[in-house]
Amino acid sequence: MQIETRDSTPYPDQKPGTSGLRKKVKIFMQPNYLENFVQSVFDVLGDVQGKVLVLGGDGRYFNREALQTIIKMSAANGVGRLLIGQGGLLSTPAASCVIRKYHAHGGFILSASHNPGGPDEDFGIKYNVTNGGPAPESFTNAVYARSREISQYLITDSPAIDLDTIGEFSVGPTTVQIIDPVEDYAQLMEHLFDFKLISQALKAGSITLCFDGMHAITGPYAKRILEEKLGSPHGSVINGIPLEDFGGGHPDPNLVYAHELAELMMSPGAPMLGAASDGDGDRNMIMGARFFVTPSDSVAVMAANAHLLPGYRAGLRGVARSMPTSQALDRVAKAMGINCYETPTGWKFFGNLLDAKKITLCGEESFGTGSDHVREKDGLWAVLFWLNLIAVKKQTVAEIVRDHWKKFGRDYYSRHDYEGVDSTAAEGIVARLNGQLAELPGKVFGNYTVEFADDFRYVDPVDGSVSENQGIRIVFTNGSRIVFRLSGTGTQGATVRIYFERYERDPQKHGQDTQTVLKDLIDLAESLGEVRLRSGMDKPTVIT
Ligand code: VG1
Ligand code: CO
Repeated sequence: MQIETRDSTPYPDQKPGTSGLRKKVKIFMQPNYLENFVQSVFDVLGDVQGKVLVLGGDGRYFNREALQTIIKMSAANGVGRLLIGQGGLLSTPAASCVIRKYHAHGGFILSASHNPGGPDEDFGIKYNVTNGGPAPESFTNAVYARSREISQYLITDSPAIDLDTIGEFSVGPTTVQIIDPVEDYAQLMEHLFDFKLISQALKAGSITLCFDGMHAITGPYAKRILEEKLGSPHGSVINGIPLEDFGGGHPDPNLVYAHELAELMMSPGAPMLGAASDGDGDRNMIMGARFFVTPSDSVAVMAANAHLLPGYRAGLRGVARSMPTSQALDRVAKAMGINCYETPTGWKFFGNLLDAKKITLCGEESFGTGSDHVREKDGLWAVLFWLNLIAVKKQTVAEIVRDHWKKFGRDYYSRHDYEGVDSTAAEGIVARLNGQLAELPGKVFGNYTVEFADDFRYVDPVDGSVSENQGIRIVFTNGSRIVFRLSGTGTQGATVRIYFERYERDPQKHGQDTQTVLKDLIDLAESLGEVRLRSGMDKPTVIT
């Protein structure tokens, strides 16, 4: 085997976004594009001689090809051992689990998450660090800086590895170990939840379930854990085979894209629990029969009930949510006398809080929830959490959530996404909003008086690092909020996200339609941000 040093020239656009570098497959397939990014990561990592790295992806188009390149580059850079999920597969939370369990130095996760896959769609790559979580901004900024000046990369001339056979191979100095992608993760789940209780309920039929794998990575995990280990009847997992293009679908678990599941759950014969996960298995959607649980409510309900489950009996150290996520979690934290931290969007910001043992549970409005068991959000974990909760409380999903609202009040919440907006128009929207921030406080709009308005700035309570420009918030004296942000995961034009929240304490008023309740705020957002006007779109692309 020879190690080759190949010359290359920088690409200007390799700045990682909210969650790694995401681009169209065609961009990734340009000569040396992937190689430049991977070598930039190695250059920032420094000495990796003898160290262990984890590799895997969500199985989308280009996954296998990219893995073979990364294997050869890892060997050329002197990595000691590579742990790779069989078939090149590892869900994002499973990769985090494997990094932690085997004390790996870190790992590459190949995924563009919920973005569609295929030759004309998206690909992505992300580096996770020793704690199993996404690299912090200091690291991704350094990788970006390196990618701007890279002039060569290292690669071996070795043949492709058989990714499908469990076992060990050698590539120069590197041992390549193909591992079962599911087993380590499944064992961790067994440790956190009461599998015996859940299994009894599933086998007796007192809990019924449908899990939609959306032809993405979670299918094999869900089949092994829900059907094989817990005994949910065969067929409980639908769309369970990972496909390179996700069957042509959009592997984003929400009411729009997981419509097969949503229709089933709204039908008279709906099972008790309906759930779906995204491309790389870190997101979750939870539904009861004819009932949708917003992700913001889901994490709040979890926090309020965690002590009922084996892995969380000791109680919660604290909780955290991303800034645009509703304040339902804050209310639970307050009642429990624990801290609730508010972080920028993206899982990387939870890592320090989890490592410093300041929090046990955290979540985002974008269908992401997780805990200190790994350092990623975790879709199947959330489903098992709810299953365990239903089994312990012997209540339906709707009853659990309605009881929660009675106790804490309800945060009516919705997110409106405008996708594919012209970048200049999006900048104009942000500039217009920024221009109004100073004069907004004290202004009265109907029932709403602005308490404060700012561009969210986060100071990490653990290491003091500062992240600026994390979204514009307009907060009203009654606790309602409007938040505007630009997405950091899109690959085409800009995506403008507007988040709306209104709190209602009175249980008599908990049965209303969300969009109707939020109408005043939605209209106000348009007059402040002119998103419809400036984007030329008459309505949002997706409402969740
Ligand atoms: C989106 C979500 C954010 C999430 C991120 C990665 O980012 O809003 O909450 O952490 O995706 O999730 P943005 O910048 O597009 O709003 V995933 O499942 O795509 O890794
Ligand atoms: Co994801």
